[in-house]
Amino acid sequence: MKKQNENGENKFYPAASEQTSCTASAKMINKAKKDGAETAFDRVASLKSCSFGSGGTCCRICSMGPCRVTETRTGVCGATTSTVAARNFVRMIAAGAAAHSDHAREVIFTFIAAAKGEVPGYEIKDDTKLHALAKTFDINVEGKDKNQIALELGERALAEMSKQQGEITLVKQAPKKRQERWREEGISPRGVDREIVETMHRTHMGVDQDYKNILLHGCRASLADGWGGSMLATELQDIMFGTPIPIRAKVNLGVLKEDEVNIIVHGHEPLLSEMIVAATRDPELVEQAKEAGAKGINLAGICCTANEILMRKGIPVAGNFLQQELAICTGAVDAMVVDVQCIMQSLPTVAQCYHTEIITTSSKGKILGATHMEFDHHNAIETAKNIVKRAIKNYPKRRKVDIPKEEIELVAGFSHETINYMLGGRFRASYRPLNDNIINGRIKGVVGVVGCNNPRVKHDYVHTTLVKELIANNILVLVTGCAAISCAKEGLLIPEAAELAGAGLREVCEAVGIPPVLHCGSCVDNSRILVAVSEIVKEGGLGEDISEIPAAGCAPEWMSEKAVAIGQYFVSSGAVVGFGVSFPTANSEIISDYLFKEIEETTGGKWFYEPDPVKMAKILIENIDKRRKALGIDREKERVLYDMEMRRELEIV
Ligand code: NFS
Repeated sequence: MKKQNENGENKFYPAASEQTSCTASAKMINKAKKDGAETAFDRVASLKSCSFGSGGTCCRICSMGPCRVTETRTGVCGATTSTVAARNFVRMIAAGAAAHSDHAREVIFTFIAAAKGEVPGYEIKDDTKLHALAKTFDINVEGKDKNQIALELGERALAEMSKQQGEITLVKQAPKKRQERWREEGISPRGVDREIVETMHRTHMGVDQDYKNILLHGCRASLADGWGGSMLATELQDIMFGTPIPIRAKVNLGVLKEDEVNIIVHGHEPLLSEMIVAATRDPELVEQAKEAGAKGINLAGICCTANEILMRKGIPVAGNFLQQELAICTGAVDAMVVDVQCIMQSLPTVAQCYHTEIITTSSKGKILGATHMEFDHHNAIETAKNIVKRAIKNYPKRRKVDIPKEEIELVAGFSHETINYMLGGRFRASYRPLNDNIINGRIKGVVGVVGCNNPRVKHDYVHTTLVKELIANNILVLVTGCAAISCAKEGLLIPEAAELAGAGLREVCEAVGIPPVLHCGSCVDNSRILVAVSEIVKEGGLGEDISEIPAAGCAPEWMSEKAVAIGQYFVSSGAVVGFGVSFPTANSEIISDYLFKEIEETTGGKWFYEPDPVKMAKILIENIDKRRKALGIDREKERVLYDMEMRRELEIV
């Protein structure tokens, strides 16, 4: 497509259908062009990425540079490519871990205030999980009511964040052998705050200049995120808002309604969005919406906020990361409410072409051109109601409305507890049936497909092509984040998708009634996958450590620093992890070699890079096959036709 830029020059943009495999998105990319709104899909076509930056060898940590280092040219201080690439890599881990842990901190503050009864609207909901976590923290619960236990737990959680010495409590959730390995290697994590500060110190000019030492600390910092910050966020959110159970909902831009006030919540923390859910159901506000000429109030989510309120409330998902601007381009979004992370600065500019009001709510995340309505957990309901009122007021101002019809069903809500229950059955919740089916080969292994979208690759296409390939090869897939939304839009999150699975996986899915791709939540909820793989180990029969079980992970459309932190905590926990798009240390052969091979000796896990989804699936499967072989479960089982008796047995084994 040809388009003139502001200087009157002709520019060539790829066709929308080449930039995304999502037809609703393609329609909106074209509508945006017609309406004069510029989106990431336009910008990416005109911005060439810098190879020094993308490959990790641009050093700009002091003012002698920036230095673009190569194998034959060090930085002014003498820093080599391996030092620079290692430093940049662990700084990405630190930034990602900081985002997750700051999310956790907000949750903990609210959790403590809820336990004290200081924050109307928030309460301690999941008693079972509260007691389970209190036990992990060795909290004496005798004679205490739930709020007293929660208060103690909240204060302990807060102390965990900045634990200066020793290791964090939640590492106890990992298999014994794994914990020992971390201790032997000196990477068992202290509090995430300390690990992040130390990362920044070590990577300051002239401190840690031994790449292995730098990367080893990267492992430790990432573990403080996965088993600390992220895990605390997930666990406490579950206790406050309820542990997810399977729930049906709808996804894609078609969930927006022509005749209702549409509010989109976008970002990450469920603290405000949970309150907005309540406000949109307030009869008084619904009445106000009707007075404004709408039939009601429709709430939908984007990115991980979407995943949070989808998992617990079944709120529809409008789209993933690359659909945030496109949702506005429907002309039907009356307010987009954002908090932190993955929010494009372009939103207010795109909104100028329509009537949408962009509302920022976090003191940490303001955007010029947006309305700021600061959210504080003490006045959460009030703020939520005021936001809804603004959206209602905006409704009559709509123009250029065209909502794509695409929407499709999905099933979400696969917390670790749900997987346990679904596969184990009502009376004997356990991972036994899953382990047995992995051992007998019906399920070859488990792969976590997680992470973002990135306009440098075809939107959604990489995720869905990869996942289809995996399930066809009898791999049970666990998804989170924007990857989960891609799969949902492709119809892979409904039980009927079992038709696309290999014969063994299909049998299991049909017997138990689950989709072959299980939605485990937001990116912070990748900690659920850590718990799930640990439970597989503890159940027995598949080795003694995460590095032995037939499981792997990947982020084929990654873009954020959080994805690097997540990838590294999986590698540090013993998983093989693949990245698509580009690899952040690509310019240093030494570092890439270390991360792709040698690190395995330390953590039992390793990285790989493969942008092609089919080839990526092949590598993941090869690694799983290798582990099956090491476990002695690689022999092909003879295929038999199942009669009813055998099916029943499959359900209750
Ligand atoms: Ni994860 Fe969620 Fe999406 Fe990527 Fe951003 S929303 S935290 S970082 S883009 S998956």
